[in-house]
Amino acid sequence: MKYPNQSRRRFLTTLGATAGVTLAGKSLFNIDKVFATTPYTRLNLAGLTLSSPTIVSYIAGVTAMQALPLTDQRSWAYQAAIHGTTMSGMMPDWNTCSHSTFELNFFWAWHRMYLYWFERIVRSLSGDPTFALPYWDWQANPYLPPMFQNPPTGSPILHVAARNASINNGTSNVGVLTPGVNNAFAQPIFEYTSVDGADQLIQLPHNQVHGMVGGIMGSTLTAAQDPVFFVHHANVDRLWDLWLANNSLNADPTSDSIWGGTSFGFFDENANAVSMTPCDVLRAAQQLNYIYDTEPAQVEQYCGNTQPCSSSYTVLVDNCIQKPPFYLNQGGYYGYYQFPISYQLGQQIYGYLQNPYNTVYLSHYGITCPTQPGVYWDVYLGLPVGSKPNRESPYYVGSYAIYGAGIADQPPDGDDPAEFSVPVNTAILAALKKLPKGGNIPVSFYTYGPPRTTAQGPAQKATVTIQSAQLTLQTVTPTGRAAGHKDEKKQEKKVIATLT
Ligand SMILES: [Cu+2]
Repeated sequence: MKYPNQSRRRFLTTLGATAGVTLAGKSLFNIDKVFATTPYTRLNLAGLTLSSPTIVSYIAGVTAMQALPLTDQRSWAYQAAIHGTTMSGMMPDWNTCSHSTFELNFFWAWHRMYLYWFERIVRSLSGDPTFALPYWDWQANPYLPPMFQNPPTGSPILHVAARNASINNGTSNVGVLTPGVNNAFAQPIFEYTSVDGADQLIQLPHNQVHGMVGGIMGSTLTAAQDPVFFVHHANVDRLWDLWLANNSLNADPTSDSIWGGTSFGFFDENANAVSMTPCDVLRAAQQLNYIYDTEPAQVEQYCGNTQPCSSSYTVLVDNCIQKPPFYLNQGGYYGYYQFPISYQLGQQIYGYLQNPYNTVYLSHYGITCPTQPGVYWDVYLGLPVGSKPNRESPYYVGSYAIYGAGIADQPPDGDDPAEFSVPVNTAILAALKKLPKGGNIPVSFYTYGPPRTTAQGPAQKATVTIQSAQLTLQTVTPTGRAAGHKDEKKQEKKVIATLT
């Protein structure tokens, strides 16, 4: 696949320019100040109401930020533009979010930094020294949290009229997200290799929330103008902690000094420029002084650590889409392509999957779309052609939604095609059972999404094009190291990536 290298090259060029700015003028954050109150606790929105202190302070902070002029880096508009903007006249650190896929791998880390500094600004401007961002657990509560819905249920400050009407009035939700989270939790590899790492897999349910809330949340260039963005991403950030706690093999890429040492710029509550690297944000409680209300003890990762496992890859089927491109079309869509599996390959796959450390991934590449389609697709592998989709069936492998990468009107992330991978062990074993002599395995897609009003346009706003698909075997080899080795802590030092 050529796409990963293309993406990486473009990104490093951009990063080089940013790094020059951040290294010249930025100070590191003041660690003493961070520990003034210990620790800040990010609360589940499900337990909060419009009059809860956290919500009252969030509204006060957002109001204060919205009253500041764009020239103030703490202003609502400036902070949103750090994530993405359509405004001309680029300012330092605008458009720096990382929603591309492949080898970029800064999704969880960059958004943790971004939320951390945003939260400090809200804490300062709200006048509530105990403020911590709440989080929207959209797996348990897929409906928009009430305080963000239409007034008077919601606060006028937290409400954005341009979202999907049925999301804003609480009659439809953002859909099924747990299978996508589980796919990420089952992947011990953080970074993109030959298939998606956990840092990419978690983007699929995350993308779905963006697209289904709709309006400005559907584009990387405008999403952070919606106050719900920050409670959505607090949940994504919580899932980073939960992924680490899910399996002793799951670990941050602490031995990758480029990943750990790449510097990103932000602004603190006094509008001073600050910079951070992923090495600064591995341990939320210890380094950033916050926890989530119900999370287990955070797994402490240290830069310089040896990874608890390594991985290798074997391509099983190179061209699953035999007559590309494949289109995800408008409306209540159902479509499929089929790829052949020989008897011999089937037997090999049976053999591979005897090993619990082996996973077969189905990856789609070269995905492009003119604009946010506003829907998501359930993906099935092996579901017999013409039969009813059923998420309880062994053939359901997850859902796919697009945001940033691959969407032409969302540059710079959208300048590169998107890709997505899903693990398919259960589905492919069920499919092979039906093909004792080998044969064609169908991959099918079903459209879902919240209904729109006529003024908001058709149910699906754009056709998605997919250029290729691949079936790849991932083999994980444990190295016998635990994920949180404290003995290697002394090796941790700030490494600023040299990008040429
Ligand atoms: Cu996001």
